[in-house]
Amino acid sequence: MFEIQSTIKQCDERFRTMLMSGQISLIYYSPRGQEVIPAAVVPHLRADDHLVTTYRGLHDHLAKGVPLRDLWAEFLGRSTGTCKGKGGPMHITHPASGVMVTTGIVGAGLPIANGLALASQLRGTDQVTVVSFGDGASNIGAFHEALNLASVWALPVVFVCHNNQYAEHTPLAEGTSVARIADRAVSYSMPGVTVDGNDPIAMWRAAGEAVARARSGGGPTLLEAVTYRFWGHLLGDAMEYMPTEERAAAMEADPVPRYRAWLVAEGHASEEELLDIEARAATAIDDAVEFALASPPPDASELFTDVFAEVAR
Ligand SMILES: Cc1ncc(C[n+]2csc(CCOP(=O)(O)OP(=O)(O)O)c2C)c(N)n1
Repeated sequence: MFEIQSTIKQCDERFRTMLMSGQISLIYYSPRGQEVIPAAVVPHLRADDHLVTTYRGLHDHLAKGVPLRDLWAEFLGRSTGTCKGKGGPMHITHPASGVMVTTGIVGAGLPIANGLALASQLRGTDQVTVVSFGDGASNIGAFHEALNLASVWALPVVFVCHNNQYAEHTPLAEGTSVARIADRAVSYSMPGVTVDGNDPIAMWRAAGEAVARARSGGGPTLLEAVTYRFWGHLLGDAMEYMPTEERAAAMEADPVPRYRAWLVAEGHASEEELLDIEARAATAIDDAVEFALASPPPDASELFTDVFAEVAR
């Protein structure tokens, strides 16, 4: 779990540094502060399990194993990327690692996850689908429709709400009628669990139960991971709507160094082992950045390829 967290944290830092210095140019939604969630969920998944995520999904992409080179190349719009550079950061899709789609439409991932889960159910595989979304997405109609149908059909899906306290510039309480998103599960007759999304152990346990339930035919779970978004909605956002003290306190309680210190204090890992993990991640990121920067953009001849698929009859 620490390796995943460290890779996400370092990758995010690299994106922000390169963007701020003008080395690269793209729209970037930082998942910094939310590393623990996918680092605790994804270890319960197999490579052939499915994941659907959002524009803020860098942490999910990395946790589910999208190769760093392909990921960086797609973020930078290069032909060597996961979608040949034609999708960009909002549309990272890499079925080989189980990342089936990344969507910029708030709440759109939930019905898509149902579709993937239904396919697994009809085929009789025991694949599980996890879908990540924000607290804001839980106010979208598609959230409610998806939870209802997933419950009626007992779909093998885990709905993971990354409750980072803000929907774009709107604080949770100003746009959401419930204090606990997980309470909404009651309406759809499925377990609803609220977890401290910055606590790797609690998060790992809750995710393990939800994934096991889905895999064994027990149906869906709504898992709410309470966390905090360290940066604005997107990089460059002035963040005036985030109280300075609130943000400072959240950053002070940064879950990644906290988990790191705990691992050493409890004797689960030595300082040397953790430094080694961090160095390996840094080297892999260096390599991916170099690869992406050296890759060409897609050729104009690619403009009309991969647009339509042959419809299965
Ligand atoms: C259907 C739809 N409505 C509005 C938007 C504009 N929009 C983009 S992100 C966002 C906020 C979503 O917040 P949340 O679901 O909490 O996710 P977070 O960004 O916090 O990860 C909004 C309103 C959109 N992309 N799609």
